[in-house]
This record gives sequence, C-alpha cells and structure tokens, in this order.
Amino acid sequence: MIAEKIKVDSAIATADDSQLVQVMLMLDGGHQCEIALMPDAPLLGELFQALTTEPEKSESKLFQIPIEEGNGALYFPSTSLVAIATDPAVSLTIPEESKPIETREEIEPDDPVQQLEWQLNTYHKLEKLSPNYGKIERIPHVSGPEFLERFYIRNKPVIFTDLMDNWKARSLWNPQYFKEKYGHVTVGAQFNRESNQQYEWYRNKHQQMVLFGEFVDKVLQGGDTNDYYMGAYNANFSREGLHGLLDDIELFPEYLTDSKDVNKIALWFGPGGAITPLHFDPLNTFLCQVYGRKRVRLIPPSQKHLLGAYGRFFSNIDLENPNFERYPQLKDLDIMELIIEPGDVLFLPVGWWHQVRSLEVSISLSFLNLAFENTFDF
Ligand SMILES: O=C(O)CCC(=O)C(=O)O
Repeated sequence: MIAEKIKVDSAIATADDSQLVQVMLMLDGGHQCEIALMPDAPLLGELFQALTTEPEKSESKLFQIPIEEGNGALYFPSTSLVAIATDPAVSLTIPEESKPIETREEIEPDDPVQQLEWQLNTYHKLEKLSPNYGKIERIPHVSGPEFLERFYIRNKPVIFTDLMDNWKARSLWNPQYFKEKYGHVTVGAQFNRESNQQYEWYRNKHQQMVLFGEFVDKVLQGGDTNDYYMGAYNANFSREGLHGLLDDIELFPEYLTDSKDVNKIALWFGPGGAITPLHFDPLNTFLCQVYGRKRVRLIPPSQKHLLGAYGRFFSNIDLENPNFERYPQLKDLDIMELIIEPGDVLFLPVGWWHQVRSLEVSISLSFLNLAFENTFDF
C-alpha cells in the first residue's frame, strides 16, 4: 500500500491550533492526506457528503485541498475518497439526500397483507406442480412415526381405511340402536338452521336439548334436510348417559393419546342433507365415519385469502352454491372433493378448510386428542 502523507497546514483555517480538527483523508489506492480544518468548515461537510452518497447517484466532483500554506493544492475526485478519520471526533448531520436509502421517508413500508398473499399464492403454485396434487391417499394405517413424517408435519390429509376395523361401533351403531339403548338420554342438537345462513356462528341460538329417541325419529322421518343436526359443539359425550357409547370404540394408540377424554371426542349424527359449513379447525383432527357417507370438500390453507373468512374459523362461501358474482375470486379456487364411507378415517390437518355434507343418515366421531403437538395458538 502506498501511504503518501502530505503535510498540510490549513490555509483555510485561520483560528488557533486548539480549535482545529485534524482530518485524515483516506483515498483509493492507499493514499492518505492529513489536513486541519475548523469543525464547521463547509469543506468538511462536503467531504462527508462525498463519503455517504452512493457512487451511482453522485456526480464525481474534484476536490481541491490547499496545502503548503496555500502555495500548493491536492486534487482528487470525490469518488476516490474511501474514509475520513478526525481527531477529535466531530458530530455529523448527514444531508437528507445522502441518508441510506432505507431510512428515506418517501418509501412506504411493505403491506404485510400483500406480502402474505404473495407468499400463499406462491406456495399454492408450488404445491400444484405435484402430479399428485388434489389426490387424497386412501391407505391402510402406517406406524405413528411414519404418519408423523408423511402426513402430520407435512400438513397433508389422508384417509385410513382400516383403523376402525376392530370397533364394535361399526356393527352396532345405527339410528335404531341409538334409540333403543340411549333413547331416554337428553342430548343437545341444533335446530331451525335453515332460518339463518350463519347457523354455525350463531350455534348457541340453535342449540336445544331433546330426548335422543325423539331426535332419532326426526332424523329417520324427516328426509333430507339441513334444518337439524347433532353437529359441532354438542358436548354430548360430557353427558353421562352416553358414556356407554365410548365402550364401542377403540383409540388408535399410535396416533391418539390413550385417554378417552370426553372433551376431545365429538359425536355427529343427522339426516342426509346436513351440512357443516366451510371452516377450518385450529388443530389437527380425525373424522371417523361410522355409518352412512359424507361428501367432504377440502381447500388447502394456501387459499385462505380467497375465502372471505369471518370469525377466525368460518367462511361465508357456500361451496355447494358458490356465488360468483359476490365472490369473483371463487373461480380461482382449487377444491378437492372426496367421499368418506363407513370405516374411513379422514385425517384433517390444521388449517385446512372443509365443508361437509351428509349424503344420507350419518354417524361420525371426531377426535382432537392427537398424540403429537396439537396446540397452535392464535
Ligand atoms: O362431519 C361433519 O359434519 C363436520 C366435521 C367437521 O367439520 C370436523 O370434524 O371439523
């Protein structure tokens, strides 16, 4: 490195030495030059400005520094200045146009919603590159670690076809059995749902207590309807009278915690035509089809922003009767559709949107007590 030290007494400084700032200019190629300036000398400001302006934004300027008591001068282009050292330190006010670009006020911060939507669209585009996109596997059960690796941590739905093979419920449960054995038990169910499009959101208004036997009669005699359903949040397993039903089922030891926690198991029973509207669950669940068939429409979490969500978990969109005028974005939705039959266990991963229709009188159970991390706080 060439260190060319040029002794400068300050021709521009007339004050006594104690007021002067020693300024070392370091130039391209290892050259150095030391001068003495008043702390408020305009030249000092210009030198700092040259240092902080991005090279592509600045016009190169030629500095002329008087040396040798003003008898000589040092010339260098502003772009060759690489650093300045001062003794003592001076406080700097960087001119506005020289501030680093990210601190300039006219640049708006990024819109976080747009950013997230971009990210979701990108993930969705990527997942659709798979030739298997939209195909939900139907397979015999796999070991717990394999389930975790292939489906749970990948947030991927799957149907297991043999997990309920040893359940007594598979041969015992039907509406008649419920009536004969549990007809006297008071249960909760939703009624008058046809009067209100958002019946699931206003579920407390629709929930009524009824004798299980009376509800069975209504289901068997009423034909297809969405007007009543022993659906979400009925808490019927917390009623002691129904605990006997739990003897007819077995937990899947590789996937579920080993207690039959009545708060984490739900009974779904109703007529053909009963619909659970489009929503997602904030945790992983299993939906076990015991009797009758259901159509499940699924939408991956990467399409959340197209779903007109409300109340955290619900959507106003009815996938059975899509309103394209009100929700034009519906034409871009990719909907997966599947039928679950008696004996099928559908793994519904956290965040996946689903709308479910009973195709005939139907009995299902859902489990929330998964054996892996299953708390995803909002
Ligand atoms: O079976 C149904 O009607 C709905 C099930 C469901 O949405 C769930 O388990 O989260």
